[in-house]
Amino acid sequence: MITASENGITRVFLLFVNITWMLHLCSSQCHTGRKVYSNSTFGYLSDGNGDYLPNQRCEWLIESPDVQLHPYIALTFLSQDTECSYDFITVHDGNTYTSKVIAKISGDSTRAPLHILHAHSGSMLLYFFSDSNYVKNGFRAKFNIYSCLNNCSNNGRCIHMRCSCNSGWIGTSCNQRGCPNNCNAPHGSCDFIRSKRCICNAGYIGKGCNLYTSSSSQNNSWTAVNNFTFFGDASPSLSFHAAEFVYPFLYIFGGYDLNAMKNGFYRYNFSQNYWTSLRTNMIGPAPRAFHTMNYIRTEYLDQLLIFGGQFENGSYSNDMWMFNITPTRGI
Ligand SMILES: [Ca+2]
Repeated sequence: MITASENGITRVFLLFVNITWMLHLCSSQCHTGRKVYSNSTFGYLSDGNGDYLPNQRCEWLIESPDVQLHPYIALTFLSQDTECSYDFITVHDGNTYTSKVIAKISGDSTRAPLHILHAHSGSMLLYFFSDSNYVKNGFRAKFNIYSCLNNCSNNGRCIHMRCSCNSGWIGTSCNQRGCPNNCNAPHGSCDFIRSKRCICNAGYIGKGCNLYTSSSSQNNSWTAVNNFTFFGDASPSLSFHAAEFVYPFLYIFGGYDLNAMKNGFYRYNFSQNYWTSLRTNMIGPAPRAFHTMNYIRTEYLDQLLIFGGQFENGSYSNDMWMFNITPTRGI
């Protein structure tokens, strides 16, 4: 015969069993060890059905069956939902943790666009990490392996592993419209021969010369100036860099790209719609992030002034550098 106290213990035990059973019914373990995809030029991968479990450490390695012929891997996320800032998918261009990190993804794809990521090395490694609590649905992605970057985005032909873009398309993978909306003529005109981009007339800027430099008609609204892209015809993806606008250029220096501090120096031409890397043969500032950059204009000179920041080894800088941009005035 069961006593009242024994009955109470039995109820508690049954409740515990039910919660455990429900957790397993709704959650899945992605797998143990590394899952390797090396026999096919396309496939699907995911963390499993339903919500993932806490404390997961899972790896997927995608390898080209023929790296000489098909070195480019495109990974397209079909869905993505992880606990923001706590559960991550890290993607490397290569087959080890020391390979270049091309993305560290966390959060809900309904709040940010889904990603297409590209590896150039013939291998791509994904690592999924979940912490000890709060699980979500995880991710689903497909991969394709090509001879040319993203198969020229289906907007060009792949010739000797390089894209030859169809008319109207530009970029390393032909992923960008060269002259969108015919440069909103008469705001600008398309340079069909040379750059294949819009050359904007005075008073207009932007990829399709769709932005006004003086009108107030675009007050209180956001406008995408250039494509959001991870490669080709774009500045590298950076954070903690410094930027300064000196018409018609946006200058960017340094920053962090998930792998290292950088000392790249770039500018975007708002009138002619392209990025340029400003390489110099002279000694310049060491790679850094969290620095400042200011535009200094004197009677005869236009200068950019870079100060401080944090170096790769964690130490802080107190050096100051000046870059003369006077020759570019009015170009
Ligand atoms: Ca979590």
